[in-house]
Amino acid sequence: MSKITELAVIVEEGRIDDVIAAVDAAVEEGNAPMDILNAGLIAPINILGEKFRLGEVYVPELLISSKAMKMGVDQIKPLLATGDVTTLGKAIFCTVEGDMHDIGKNLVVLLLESAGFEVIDLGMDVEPDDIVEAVQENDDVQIVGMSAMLTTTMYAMKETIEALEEAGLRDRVKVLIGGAPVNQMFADQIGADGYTTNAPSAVELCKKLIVA
Ligand code: B12
Repeated sequence: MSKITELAVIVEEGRIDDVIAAVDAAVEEGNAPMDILNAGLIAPINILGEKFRLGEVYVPELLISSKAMKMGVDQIKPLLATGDVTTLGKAIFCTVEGDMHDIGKNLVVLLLESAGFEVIDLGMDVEPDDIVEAVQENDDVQIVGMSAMLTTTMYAMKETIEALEEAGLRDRVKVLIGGAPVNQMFADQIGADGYTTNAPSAVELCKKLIVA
């Protein structure tokens, strides 16, 4: 079994004591950090997601595997950095109000930072007014990225865009959305500037949006 596959099994089984060593072993085996991230850390969470949907695993298992994944991501993070000193652009990211899912958002932030963006991460369960305030306080911010994983919380993205409009800030930033329940049609409906399905394409889109 390759070290990446071993890592994926460890994350899926939530073996937090073994994660760091497994990431190191995958690095020593000569795997690219991005492959370790995608196949060793993200893939097992997606597998668990499907098992959760089918009722084969429950919230506690998800939580422990999420923690294992986060530990692995922290370990691989320094190896993903490009070392660029110039900043490509500045973004504010968060998971919207009422939503506690931050794995996907954290991955987007991680890859944006690795690509050379400066990101202010407001965390999860962030109210529209707090996003507006953060844009007001940072007049060099070009992008606002919002993540939602629940069909009940995705409408907070619309509320945030409206709050930005009311504050007279909508034209100052590009708004990017993502997360499982949203799609391009929803992005168009709420007047977002962009939508993508994964972290690498989010980086590409951010690069495009800031020159647009
Ligand atoms: C892990 C998980 C949890 C963990 C979250 C831990 C954490 N810190 O994030 C915990 C256990 C806390 C949890 C709780 C709940 N969850 Co949950 N959870 C999941 C699960 C299994 C995986 C989500 C995940 O992390 N995926 C992996 C990441 C890498 O993928 P991602 O988030 O989609 O992100 C990628 C893209 O979407 C994109 N992206 C993400 N954000 C952004 C933002 C921008 C700007 C861009 C451009 C791109 C982008 O890039 C990311 C990286 O490639 C999903 C099932 C699934 N298959 O999605 C259910 C799921 C989202 N959960 C669900 C539910 C119902 C709940 C609970 C209500 C369960 C409960 N009864 O308590 C609670 C809600 C808590 C709350 N208020 O938020 C449902 C939602 C159903 C719905 N239609 O609304 C799902 C779909 C499971 C299901 N099939 O029923 N959950």
